[in-house]
Amino acid sequence: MITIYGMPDSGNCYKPRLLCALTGRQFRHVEVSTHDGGTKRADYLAKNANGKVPLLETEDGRYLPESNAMLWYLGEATPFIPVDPFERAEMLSWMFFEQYSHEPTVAVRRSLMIYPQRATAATPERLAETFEGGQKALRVMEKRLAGSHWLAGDSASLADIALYAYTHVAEEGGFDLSQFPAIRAWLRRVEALPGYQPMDWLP
Ligand SMILES: N[C@@H](CCC(=O)N[C@@H](CS)C(=O)NCC(=O)O)C(=O)O
Repeated sequence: MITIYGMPDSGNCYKPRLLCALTGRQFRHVEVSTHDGGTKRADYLAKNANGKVPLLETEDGRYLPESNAMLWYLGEATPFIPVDPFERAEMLSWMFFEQYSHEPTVAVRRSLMIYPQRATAATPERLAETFEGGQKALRVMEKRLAGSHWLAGDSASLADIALYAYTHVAEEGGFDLSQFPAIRAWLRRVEALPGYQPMDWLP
């Protein structure tokens, strides 16, 4: 059985757990948290030199960091990777967007607002900068979802899982999702997928 190292309140860690739930794949959860220094301990750094969660360990003992790479690995031969080459590339385009434009703004602003240990980093400038970037990322998603049920192709893909993770908790970062009706309808569609589990779910 594969192992996923991570913590329940991280959207990045939620992504592979959610895909496992949606595809019925069994996994073992091992709690490693940034809050107690777990990601910086020597035994964990030996597994992931980058000192971040999530991390996947395969049945044969290989380690795979980066949540979206984990989605790609776990999504192999499932309906969450489109067959059509353009739709597959479009899915990847949204996953790169998630890492470069969405996570560094929407997720970072949430972490600045909810974690007491990040309070000193939550300067007015940083909050303003992440708000502006997050609003822009949400507008980009809203535009796509106003005309399509899903981010790539015509069914749920890895892109929807990657972007659901932090979008559904964007209000914890001070973003008002009532401004984004197409995103809100899409969140409900993801939540209606068979096997869906919420972010705090662990096996
Ligand atoms: N690009 C990485 C980001 C992972 C990441 O930033 N994880 C955070 C928790 S959400 C972390 O481990 N932070 C600890 C640190 O940066 O020291 C991914 O998608 O997996």
